[in-house]
Amino acid sequence: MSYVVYGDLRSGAFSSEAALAEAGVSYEFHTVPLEQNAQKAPEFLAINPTGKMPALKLPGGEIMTESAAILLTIAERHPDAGLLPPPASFGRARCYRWIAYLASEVYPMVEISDYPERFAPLGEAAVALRRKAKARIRERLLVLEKTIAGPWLLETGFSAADIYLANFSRWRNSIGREWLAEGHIPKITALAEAVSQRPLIAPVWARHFGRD
Ligand SMILES: N[C@@H](CCC(=O)N[C@@H](CS)C(=O)NCC(=O)O)C(=O)O
Repeated sequence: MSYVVYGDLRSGAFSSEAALAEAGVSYEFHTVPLEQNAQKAPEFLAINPTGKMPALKLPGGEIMTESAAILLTIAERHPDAGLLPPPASFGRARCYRWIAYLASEVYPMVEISDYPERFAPLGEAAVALRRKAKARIRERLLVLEKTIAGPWLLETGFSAADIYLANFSRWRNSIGREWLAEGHIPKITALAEAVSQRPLIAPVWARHFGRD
């Protein structure tokens, strides 16, 4: 049995899929349409009770969830792919640091930006909350912008953290299209472009984000 990624195009499932592609392992992609709210359907809740994507079925049939944990699991199972700096190195520690930062400081703000009505009454309150969430996402991306060594996040080279960050950078509606067009995060934009051009990831990127 090969891996199975559960998710939708343009979603956080990109990072799981891109990591598998970079590792050169076979996998299937099982589409869970966000537009139809299929992540909340009983069939998907049986796979991930949090009702969120991605989920990953491992070749042994076990289910993994949480995008950061999925990335680290793939990296650890396929060490030759070089998705993480060497064990116990400071590069590895920094990689963990920024993956954890994206998962804990940025991803939850994306949910607030995308679904403010889950956190505030519909109407003005939800609109104001969405505005605040977008501002927090930008502020937190700017922290990363300042730390990027270039072309990759870590000075040790390409890692799973680049895949993860590139995924976030594509969520223009969550971040704010106008702000992105103003060019505040040129290093992150260049990093995402570099991720999109990695030979094993390029076809995955094209399926998820096309020429966007
Ligand atoms: N903590 C989760 C968050 C995943 C998440 O929020 N995924 C989004 C798609 S990018 C989702 O499933 N949203 C649908 C929803 O919240 O109903 C992770 O890191 O995997």
